[in-house]
Amino acid sequence: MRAMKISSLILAALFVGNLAPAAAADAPALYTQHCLSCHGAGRLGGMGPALLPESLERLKRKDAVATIREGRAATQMPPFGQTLQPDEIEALAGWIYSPVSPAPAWSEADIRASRTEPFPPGSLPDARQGDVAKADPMNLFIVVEAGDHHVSVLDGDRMERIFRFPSRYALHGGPKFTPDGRYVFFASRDGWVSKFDIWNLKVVAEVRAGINTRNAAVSSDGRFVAVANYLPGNVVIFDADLKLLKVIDGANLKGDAASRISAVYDAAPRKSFIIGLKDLPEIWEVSYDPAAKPFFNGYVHDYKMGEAIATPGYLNPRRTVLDVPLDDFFFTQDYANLVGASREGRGQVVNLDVRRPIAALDLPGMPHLGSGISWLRDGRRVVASTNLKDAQVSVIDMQNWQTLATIPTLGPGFFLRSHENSPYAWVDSMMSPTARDTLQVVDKQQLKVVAQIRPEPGKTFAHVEFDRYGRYVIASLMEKDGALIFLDASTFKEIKRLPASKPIGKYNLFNKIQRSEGTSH
Ligand code: DHE
Repeated sequence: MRAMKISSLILAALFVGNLAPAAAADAPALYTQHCLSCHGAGRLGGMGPALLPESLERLKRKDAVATIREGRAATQMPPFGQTLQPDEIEALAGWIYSPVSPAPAWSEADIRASRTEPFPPGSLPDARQGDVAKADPMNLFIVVEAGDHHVSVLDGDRMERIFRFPSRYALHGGPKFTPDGRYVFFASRDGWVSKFDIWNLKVVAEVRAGINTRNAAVSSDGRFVAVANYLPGNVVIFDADLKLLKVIDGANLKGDAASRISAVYDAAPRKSFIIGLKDLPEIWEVSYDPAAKPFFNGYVHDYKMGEAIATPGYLNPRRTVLDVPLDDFFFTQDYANLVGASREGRGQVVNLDVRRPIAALDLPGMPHLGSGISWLRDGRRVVASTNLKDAQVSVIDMQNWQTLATIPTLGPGFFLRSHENSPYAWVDSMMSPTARDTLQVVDKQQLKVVAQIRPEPGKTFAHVEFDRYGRYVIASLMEKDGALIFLDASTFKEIKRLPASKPIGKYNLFNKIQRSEGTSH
């Protein structure tokens, strides 16, 4: 009897369900109604970030659902938990992770139309103003705070914050400075490039270079800005006022295979940008020297077919063709050699003059050569790299490219830092769930860990930058209510703290502009 009752109830429910099926939430319509005004047509972003699978790669879907439901504190993102049903929120979350078809485009016209210039050249004083005038301009630090998307400017002598301003959403890669230290350029993952006047503490120009961007580089003469994009896969070159000069599509010479662009770097001694491709086994070198000689692009079969055509050297990619894509680089100080690893972790040294690999590296796991640093040990130059998979730092002799030492660490790490005036290198273990709260200090001659610093157990502690003299370091307590922790570079004792919202990278003007061997460039 009881069994019959239940099954008839189920049947009744099914019957009712058949009569009136719950309307499936219409995600595109919900987007238009609730999201479009901030996140833009085609989900390309507006006041809010782009909502495309490429842009959301680093956000777990459950966190996207929570953000739609609860909003984001200290931003314009409101909570929709009261307005939308749970199934509508789920549908919206599912939709923003699905590809836009056809793939969104970002044309030269779009780039030009996006450019704004709140302060045209000549409209601001050519002298340092306010607190910047009182500080050593070369001991300033720029700090990227990812928690609430802000940038801080620190006076490195007084160890004080002198300015803080809102940045574009999700800056990534190191900010890049002009050689006089007046301007710094930031790239956001959503493609925005911002030019900031440090002397006047103003954003003076902005442009959207792409839809999903990796990083930007500034030429050593301060005249060009190059941007690496995943979406669309291209390199975009601007003048120093962010006026578009050229777009170079990520494609092979024949034009029958495309690639995303992994990153672009300035190679000052060569007056060129070096460019990594994600999906094609090529390295590009784009000269910004108007006197650069024409060159042949070096596809052997093209020569055979008599198709080799000299390309103008200026602002055109000169290709080094490899057998695997390399997209995480370290450069020798003269930029003649690039030390890179493939996605599988295979390490190679590529000479940019002969345009071919000249050595293989014996590196286990997933070396992160992009954060490599170098120093002299017993008169020989070495390069050291963290490892994103294995708990170790590899040290390589740059004369014969042999692995000299493998230094065990607490966990896989991301960033490595030192300074010409310091006998120590600092490494994090931020890829480790258990040791991400600890920085380790390595003696650069003995090649062993000599100290461990763990100021806040359980909280991510990573990314170090020295002041211009190598006297102290600033390390990031990478939490929403985080801090910049100043530590004595010799005793490793804490000197002071400044509160910061998930501080990520810190960049000292002197170390960057002088291309210190202990930091990234
Ligand atoms: Fe980065 C630099 C690639 C994830 C923070 N990162 C770089 C550079 C590259 C790169 C190629 C060098 C460009 C430059 O400085 O101009 N990063 C990658 C990845 O491929 C990876 C693993 C995955 C991704 O989603 O892109 C990745 N990076 C991260 C993070 O998760 C970090 C920790 C937090 C964040 O902000 O995204 C992060 N990357 C950084 C920082 C730099 C950087 C702070 C600049 C380091 C420096 O000190 O110069």
